[in-house]
Amino acid sequence: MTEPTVVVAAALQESGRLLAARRSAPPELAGRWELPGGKVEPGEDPKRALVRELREELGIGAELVAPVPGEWPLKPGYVLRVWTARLLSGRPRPLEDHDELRWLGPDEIWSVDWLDQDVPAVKAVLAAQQP
Ligand code: 523
Repeated sequence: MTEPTVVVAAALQESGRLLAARRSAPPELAGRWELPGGKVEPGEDPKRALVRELREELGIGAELVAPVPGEWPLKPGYVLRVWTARLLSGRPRPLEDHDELRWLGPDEIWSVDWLDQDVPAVKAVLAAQQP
């Protein structure tokens, strides 16, 4: 068995709000919302990969804060891992793969149509923040 490809994603938070990104591709995922991120390249450190993806896709510098406990299956051969993160520089813009970004307040988290596979990850992000 080969190891699954790890897809890394960020729960980017600012002033109590969470950043959600609407995918523009591929067609079967377009219009659905996700925690932004992407695939770890072979031999790449997952945390470095996530910082790289956030720079490429959103044009921001970000710092990862903590891993969110858990790992979620995506399509066969892929798993999703998530870190909380904060902005270091820039303002997120949908440069690649997304056509809209939204900062969601605590009452708005479920107002967007998250990808099915992101729903348990978002729940884990919220659970990790309970006092
Ligand atoms: N997901 C997913 N949720 C989520 C992300 C970041 C990715 O379900 N929060 C899925 C979508 C794709 C696969 O993981 O099936 C790879 O994500 P993608 O396309 O964002 O990865 P990239 O940007 O590394 O892909 P390339 O454009 O192919 O380089």
